[in-house]
Amino acid sequence: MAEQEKEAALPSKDNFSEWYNDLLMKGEIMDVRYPVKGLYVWFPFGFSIRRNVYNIIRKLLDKDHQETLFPLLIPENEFMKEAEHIKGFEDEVYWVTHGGTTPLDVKLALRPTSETAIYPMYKLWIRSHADMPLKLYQIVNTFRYETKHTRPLIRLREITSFKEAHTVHATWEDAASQVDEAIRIYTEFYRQLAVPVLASRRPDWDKFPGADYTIATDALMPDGKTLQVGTAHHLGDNFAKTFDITYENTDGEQVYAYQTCYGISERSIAAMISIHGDDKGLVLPPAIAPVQVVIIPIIFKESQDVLEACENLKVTLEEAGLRVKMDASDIRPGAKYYKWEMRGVPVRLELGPRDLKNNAAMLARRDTGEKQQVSLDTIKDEVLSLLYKIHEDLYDKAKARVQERIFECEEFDVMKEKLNQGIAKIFWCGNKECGLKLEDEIGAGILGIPTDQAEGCSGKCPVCGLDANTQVYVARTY
Ligand code: P5A
Ligand code: ZN
Repeated sequence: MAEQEKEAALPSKDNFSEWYNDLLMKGEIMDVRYPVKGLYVWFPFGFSIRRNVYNIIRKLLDKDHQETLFPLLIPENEFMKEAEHIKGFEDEVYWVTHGGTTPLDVKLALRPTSETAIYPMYKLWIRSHADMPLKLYQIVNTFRYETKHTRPLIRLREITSFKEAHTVHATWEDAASQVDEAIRIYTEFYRQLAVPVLASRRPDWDKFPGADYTIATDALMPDGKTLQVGTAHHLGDNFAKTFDITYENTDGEQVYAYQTCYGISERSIAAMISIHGDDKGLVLPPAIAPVQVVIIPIIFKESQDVLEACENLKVTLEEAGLRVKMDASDIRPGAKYYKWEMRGVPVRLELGPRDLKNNAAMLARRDTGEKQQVSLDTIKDEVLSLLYKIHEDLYDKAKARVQERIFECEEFDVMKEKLNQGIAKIFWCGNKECGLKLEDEIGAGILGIPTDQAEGCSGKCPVCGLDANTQVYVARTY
């Protein structure tokens, strides 16, 4: 490796934290040097990854949701209406207290999430049965004065890419089905990022402030910790009562509506790049990659033929709908490989005079490093089917890794040891004390009850030894 490249190389992914921070800069995702703690800047390359990711969630939601946009500022009196919600967020809210030098009559909260911005309007919009179900979403920035360790894309004080959906239904059961539907949408969204997620029902002490219950999706990060990458909350009629969201039922009575909300953030991107990336940099699923194919002409002297063939190849692939880059810049091929590997380009094509004579190009896969010769006659179809295969392989590999690292445990000490590698699946007696003891003694928490839990199984809670018939995931979390 040339000196210059060595200097620029990433630390090994085994040192996950350092690797991650370095990757954000060298992979041109985020600049972490912005002078406010917990706030970061999207590089244009990272922003185009973000665009591709958020187009996927938009497409999934647009089938039966509508996109909207509410104000960032929430008046204190609205924010302070729902008691549980206030308790959950009061330590995290940024307040706007002045307009210029004049103190405001009513303080304004920067939304930490938008329930209290949206629901006063829902009161005005919901009149009858016919107005439901109402399913809106917005993609906005939200602000949370996080006191835990902040990390780019993972724990932000300005969440730049908060996708929040808010739905209203006539019955509790309809709202419950919507929560399940939200989890199906998120699971499919993550499938399209080649990220396997585990869905589980959070224990009561960990549910969203103001909710009846919360179902969350978690991703397993390379260091064995889990990252909560999406949540769906059944709000019951708790907010409807607070914000007076009612409709006239068939008997002509005014009754409260039932609500749900569900959200994801740029944590989705954190999980995706962390799970697939390697020591050479980003490994992006083809659907996400801003550049899907890079073409590198191998030129020795003046070789107009090679350049022309590369141009033609680029056009052919672009006509097939692919995002293609030709790198004919002045730097050495090795340095170009390094550069595009760092940026996660799924397929690299090299074409030199000898390849051209054979009517072929050399193809290299970013995810496996495998190389093969492909004929220029069939290259379009080969690249298209390979991109599809790369996606499936990334998902299968990640899925296998998660399955390998879920450990069914009965003994406390075994569980403790396994939590260094991944997720423990244990029987839980249902007592909060046992859940909290896990946090105190081993810094791990109950994620929740898997949504695909089989009925009728039983075992012993490793914390207290009592009989239990509920299994839960336990993990160290971000
Ligand atoms: C659901 C949408 C809510 O706020 N209100 C509207 C509900 N839920 S939540 O669980 O609090 O947040 C939803 C998801 O956002 C991510 N998230 C964060 N991402 C980055 N930085 C943060 N500080 C942060 N806080 C929450 C999580 O993935 C969470 O599941
Ligand atoms: Zn117990």
